[in-house]
This record gives sequence, structure tokens and C-alpha cells, in this order.
Amino acid sequence: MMKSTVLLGVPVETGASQRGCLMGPASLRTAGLPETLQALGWSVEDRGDIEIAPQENMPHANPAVHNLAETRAWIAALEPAAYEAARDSRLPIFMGGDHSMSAGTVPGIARHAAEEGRPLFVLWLDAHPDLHTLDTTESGNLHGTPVAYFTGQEGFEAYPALTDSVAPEHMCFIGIRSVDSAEHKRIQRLEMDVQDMRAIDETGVLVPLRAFLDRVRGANGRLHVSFDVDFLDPGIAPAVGTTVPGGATFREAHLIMETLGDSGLVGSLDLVELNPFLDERGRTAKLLCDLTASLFGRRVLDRMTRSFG
Ligand code: 4U7
Ligand code: MN
Ligand code: MN
Ligand code: MN
Repeated sequence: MMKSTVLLGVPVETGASQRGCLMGPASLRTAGLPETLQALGWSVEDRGDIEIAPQENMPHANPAVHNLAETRAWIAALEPAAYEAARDSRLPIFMGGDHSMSAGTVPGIARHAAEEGRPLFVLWLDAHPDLHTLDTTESGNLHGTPVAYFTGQEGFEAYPALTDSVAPEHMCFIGIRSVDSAEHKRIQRLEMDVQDMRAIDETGVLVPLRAFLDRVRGANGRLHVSFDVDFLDPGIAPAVGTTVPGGATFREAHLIMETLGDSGLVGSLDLVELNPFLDERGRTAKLLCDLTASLFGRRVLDRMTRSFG
């Protein structure tokens, strides 16, 4: 288990407005993700890409909602695959694919955490909180719904029944800069730990990150990190359909990943929303690969840390 990872490709794009995320897993492999992790001393088992069967159209009371049957099928396929990947390795990576996939990966990880008797915490690195329900989404793009679903909110009768949810107080969002009004109300009602970009400007990334990691450690929790490419500033990461200006810088993002790696608390990772059709000479895929390397222990100079092992 020590320094072992499972890679799972999730070529889903039906949750996003633009096509292209389907190519995300291939782009991450082409950028050298498996070899990068091996060079850092990790054993890597690539389980290939998950597939779903073609789906019949499934209507919803909210007429904006589309690709509901596909999303439902992805969640059903991903929950057990994520559970098994967490059971079989120290730190599995789910290579997306749009963010609707986290509605499957996080519940699967939550089931494994429950079996270990540990609470699951989730760090959501994203420009958006993805807190819509099927009733509140205006775009109908289901990559905007995973957090509301896996924290057990109402309005998901059309998604598979949740076995294990994540407590809203076990969430931390960093990088937020695009929030719809229904999401804003939900954040306030659930009193979630949401660090917007203004907070990052004011304190830097380490103040809220360390406070969150202390909470995870104090609860003997297990941490899942969900990394949406639009967390990053579009100037360094153009390969995403939902760019929002004013995102995390190169060093802010690496510092987060390095600090997460040093903590030894991370048990699973989503890399989502990479749209290679929009990339420039593979630079976003390579950046994601390097950020993952920082989480998996790549350092400029060694330091005394807990880390892996
Ligand atoms: B992503 C949005 F309106 N909130 O619902 C929506 F701003 O996974 C965006 O974070 C959702 O990229 C973005 O469509 C989902 C929009
Ligand atoms: Mn385990
Ligand atoms: Mn997202
Ligand atoms: Mn986003």
C-alpha cells in the first residue's frame, strides 16, 4: 500500500457545456502522468478508462437539465470503481472527464472511509462551488451539481441513492469566484468553509489550508482532493471550458499541492475538467501533471515532513 497509486480514466463530457473533456484521460497519459509518478517512487497501476452503455433520454421537471441518464449511469459505474481503487491503493487518481464524475468518485471513497471508521473530508479546488441541485441549475450542465449531491442535499431523486455522504462541515472550498444565487444561499445555510479568491488575496493560500488540514488531522479523517482545472488562472491553464479570470497562480497551486503532500492526509485525487481540445501544445496537461507530482512528493529541496511512507 505504501506509495501505490491506481489510475482510473473517466472519459465523461456529458456534464459540461462544451465537448472535449472526453479526451482528458488520454491527454494526462500523453503528458506522462504514469511515468512522472513512477519516477517519484510510486507503483502505478493504470486501470484504463471506465465505460458506460448508451442511454435512453431521461426527462426532468427542470427542462434545463440534460444528459441526466448519462450522468446517472456514470455515477453508478464510478461509485464501485472508486471504492475499489481506494481499497487497493494508497492514493488513487481519477482522471477526468468533467466534474460530474465526482458525484461518483466521492461517494465511493466515502464508503471506503466509512469502512475504515474514518470521516471523509473533501477539499474542492475550483472557481465554482458546484452546489446546484437538479431543481436549481439554470444551465442544466450537471458538472455544477456534484457537491450538493454527495453532501446529501434534497432534489436528487434522479441520481442513484447515496449510501455514504460527506458532512457539509467536512468540506473546504478554495479558489471560488463564480457563485450562483441558489448556491450562495446553500453555502450560507450549511455554513460551509468557502474561501473565495478575495480571501486568498488577503491571507495567502496557507492560512485556510493549514486550518482545514488541522481539522482533518484532529478528526483522524481521510482527505479527498477534487482539482478542477478552472481553479487555476486561465493565463496558465487555458484547456477548460469554464474559464473565470482571477484564478490561482502557478506558485499558489504548487504550494497547495506541496503542503497537501507533506501532510500525508490525502487519500484520493480527482483531476477534472481538462479539455484538451482547448489546450495549447499540451501545456495545461503538463501543468496538471506537475501539480500532481508536487502532491505526490516532488520537491526542489527536502524538508523534515510527515509525508508518505
Ligand atoms: B464546474 C455554473 F452558471 N454555476 O451551473 C452552472 F456559472 O465543474 C457553472 O465547476 C458550473 O466547472 C461549473 O452552469 C461547473 C454557471
Ligand atoms: Mn484504505
Ligand atoms: Mn467544478
Ligand atoms: Mn469549475
